[in-house]
Amino acid sequence: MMLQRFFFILSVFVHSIFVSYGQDKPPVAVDDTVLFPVSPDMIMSFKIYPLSNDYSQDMHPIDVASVSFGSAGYGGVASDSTVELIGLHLEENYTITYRIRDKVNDLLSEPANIYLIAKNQSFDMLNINNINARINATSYHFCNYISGGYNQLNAYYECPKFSNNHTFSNLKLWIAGLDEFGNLHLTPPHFHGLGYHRYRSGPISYQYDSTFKDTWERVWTLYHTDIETHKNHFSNPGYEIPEPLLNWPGNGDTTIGQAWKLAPFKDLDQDGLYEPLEGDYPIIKGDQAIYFISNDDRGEYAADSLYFGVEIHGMAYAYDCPDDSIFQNTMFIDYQLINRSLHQYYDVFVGVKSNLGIGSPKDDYTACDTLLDAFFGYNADNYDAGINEPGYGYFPPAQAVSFLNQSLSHFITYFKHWWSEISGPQYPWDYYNSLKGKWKDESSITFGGIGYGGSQACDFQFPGDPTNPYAWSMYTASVDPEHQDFSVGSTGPFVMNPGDTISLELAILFARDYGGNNLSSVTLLKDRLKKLRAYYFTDSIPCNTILGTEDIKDEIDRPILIYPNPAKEHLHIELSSLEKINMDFELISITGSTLIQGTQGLKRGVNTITINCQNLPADLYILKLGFEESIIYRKVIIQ
Ligand SMILES: [Ca+2]
Ligand SMILES: [Ca+2]
Ligand SMILES: [Ca+2]
Repeated sequence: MMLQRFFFILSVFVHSIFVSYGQDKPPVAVDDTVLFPVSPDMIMSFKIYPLSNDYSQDMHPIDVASVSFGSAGYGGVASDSTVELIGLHLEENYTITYRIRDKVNDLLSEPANIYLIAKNQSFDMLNINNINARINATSYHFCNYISGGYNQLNAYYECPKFSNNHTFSNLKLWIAGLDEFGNLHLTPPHFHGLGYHRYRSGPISYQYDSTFKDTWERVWTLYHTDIETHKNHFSNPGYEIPEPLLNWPGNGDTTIGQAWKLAPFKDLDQDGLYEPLEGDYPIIKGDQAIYFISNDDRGEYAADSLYFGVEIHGMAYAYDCPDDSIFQNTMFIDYQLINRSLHQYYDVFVGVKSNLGIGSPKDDYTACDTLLDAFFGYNADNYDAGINEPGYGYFPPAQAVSFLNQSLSHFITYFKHWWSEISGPQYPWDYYNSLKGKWKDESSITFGGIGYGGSQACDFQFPGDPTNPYAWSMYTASVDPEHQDFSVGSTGPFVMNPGDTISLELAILFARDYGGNNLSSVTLLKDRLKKLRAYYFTDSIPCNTILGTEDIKDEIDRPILIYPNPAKEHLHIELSSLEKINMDFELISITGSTLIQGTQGLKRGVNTITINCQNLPADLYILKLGFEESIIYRKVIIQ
């Protein structure tokens, strides 16, 4: 068999197109359309057979003569009847061009196209306001798949939109805890001989075959307007349901071990089944939302005892608020982390790991603010020189990640002093230590300097305001910005029984003071964050829509009596429940700190819960009551 390979094209075929051999006619190549699954995995081999609809006008045998892979990259070869893509990341639709040859008269066809159409959508851009952020189905965000996010070239958190400047090169979750026997479980990452544990898209299942990948290697993007239109018109003739709404993953396939309840939806007939044609609709937050599901069970290295067994249900969302510079420069991510393992975990910590990089990451500092439950990045000087992007130039911005519904318990930034105690984690316990504010040698962060080797242990590195020359910041530590690596802000400890959920909601906020400098951007950032958190805790935003959703409220419909209000020593919460469920309660200060929290099992009928507030200073507080799928906020005054 003659197997001829063509690496690349363009050079070979031009010479013979118009050569004629008497009565001979050139063969005819006809366009093809091929569906391919989009995946973060490199495609090792994807074969296309374009000849089935092609022909020789002289009834001779034909073969593939040349192929131009164009933007699909260089990883392609062609043989007799096959076009093969090798070692590629395909993320979007692509077009390949090819020619065929009549094997007898040796004439070439005109070029024809092979349209590679993405079968699924494994990422999308959250871009309704001033931010353009890439949300990936795997839950590794703000980067493309090609680099895994370690390269600033592939950063994808563009703000302002269309500026080609970015403030993150990735953001991901780390989760770790101890099981009944004290064994550490964590994901991701830890090195596993062959590779790293990682999250893959989809819910935890018994099988992860190609059907699974076609179904789950995707995100679902919906707009508030889609939901409103659907609510009002689902039964109208001519109404076309948006695809993500039709295929919203409200229910899992229990026959292959998936959980029945997945993405949240309004269940009109309350039968538990998501039926968009009957008027059921997704419950989303914000004006635009991108929903994703991922887990750490699907990965090829998950089969050891150390992985966690977590399923992540996530919703990235944003508001279109052109008149409000706070909301217009903020996006949110709501994570529900579900323990699908059979383990009872304790001392569980959840961390947000991110490489903040204000334009160029080589001149940046990081810090945290414990009152705002936030960590942030800012430019160390007043000029951001771009490296792989234009750079922000003068007046560089600051970028924050704030934990809205959990307290920031630890914050650490690593340094690029490879293999030293202050560089990033390598082994499983290093990662766990990082979530507990410890270095690789298990020593705690210490107050002052770079936070290592001192005498006074603490939980937060660089908590001081950078504008204050007497507070502990990277300034006062004289950190070389080029040595600053990545940051982990964490929350915990939690206990997680099988089936338990940890809810974590992040606000990701950008601020740039065009009238000031790098540090006044930090001041502006904090000021905006304070206001944003106040809006969040009072369930309001200055735009048309409300923070959270009305649907979540009306779904609960629990009459709640809180008395006395104002309260002095005790606060009573009286509510009736239709079923036996757990209710989490928290009393939150107006600055966002949780002062009292607990969980109360509710019985059917009327329940009264009493909170002792004797030791709390007189002030306005937010009482937060969390039920399985909903949260209620009430203002409470303590005198
Ligand atoms: Ca063809
Ligand atoms: Ca239903
Ligand atoms: Ca910078």
